[in-house]
Amino acid sequence: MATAIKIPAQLCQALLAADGILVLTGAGTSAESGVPTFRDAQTGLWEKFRPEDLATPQAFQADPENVWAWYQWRRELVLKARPNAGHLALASLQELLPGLMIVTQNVDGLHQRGGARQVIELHGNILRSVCSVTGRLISAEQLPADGPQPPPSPHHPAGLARPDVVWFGEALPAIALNQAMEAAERCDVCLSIGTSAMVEPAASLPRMAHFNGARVVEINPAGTPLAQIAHWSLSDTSATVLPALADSLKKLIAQSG
Ligand code: BV8
Repeated sequence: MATAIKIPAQLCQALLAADGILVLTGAGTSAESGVPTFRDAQTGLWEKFRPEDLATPQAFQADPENVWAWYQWRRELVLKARPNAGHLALASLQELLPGLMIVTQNVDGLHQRGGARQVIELHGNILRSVCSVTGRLISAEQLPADGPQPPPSPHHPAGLARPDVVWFGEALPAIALNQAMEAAERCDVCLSIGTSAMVEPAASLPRMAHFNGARVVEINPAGTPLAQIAHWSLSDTSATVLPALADSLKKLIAQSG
């Protein structure tokens, strides 16, 4: 029987008193759904590649088939995956705490499938495809049945279908990034969950929150550079900590009547 994690009472009080709460999630929040984290060693076909080398416009330019096939493999994984207890608990936290905003680096859509209402996707979504020239969305109906080659784009004669994700060296969607930065500037508490806090500009959000006086909470079984600014570090998995946090808050709310 796993020992229940102890949630600091002061953390619950800080969350209940907060006007704004920024939650930044990374690949670790999907690990317990069976979706490999970004820096897990690649497996199978892809073990000789580093994600950072595949998730780039240069890689797609050089070998569109290989990059497209990698994303097709990941899409299959994501479609088979189910939201885990951490996703479900985060959705209930969003109900309990109206000022809570979920900003994710993940591209798997599992927060939304786990019931989260408004999710800001900083790095796009792997289940959508866009034209490699115009960036325009390509609907599923416009994509032929799965094949090894990236299908030609219906929006431009020289275009190919590519995943609607932000590759390294590409700008993040401006509206999403601005919303996330505004939340970082205004929040009273920032929870950084399941991220190695290495990829910019997302990794700067908890630091911006801290600079603006927010309390930073890190939920991660391993240490990250954010440990220096974290007011609380809960060293366990998101699927363990988030349900315990939701339960603690529900009990406190019930006691205060
Ligand atoms: C940009 C979509 C400019 C694609 C992704 C040097 C210094 C600083 C920055 C840079 C630099 N050199 C280059 C840069 C910029 C670069 C960058 O940050 N590089 C890094 C590698 C240093 N950033 C960019 O290129 C960004 N764009 O800067 O553009 C610009 C501006 C204007 C005009 C043009 C250009 C774009 C970054 C976005 C890249 N795309 N994903 C895809 O998915 O295929 S990033 C990718 O990494 C994923 O989105 C992932 O989410 C993200 C971050 O990784 P994590 O989520 O943290 O995952 P990771 O595996 O690292 O860690 C998992 C963590 O979970 C671990 O800590 C682990 O302990 C923990 N964990 C494990 N299990 C659990 C758990 N936690 C909880 N529970 C568990 N069960």
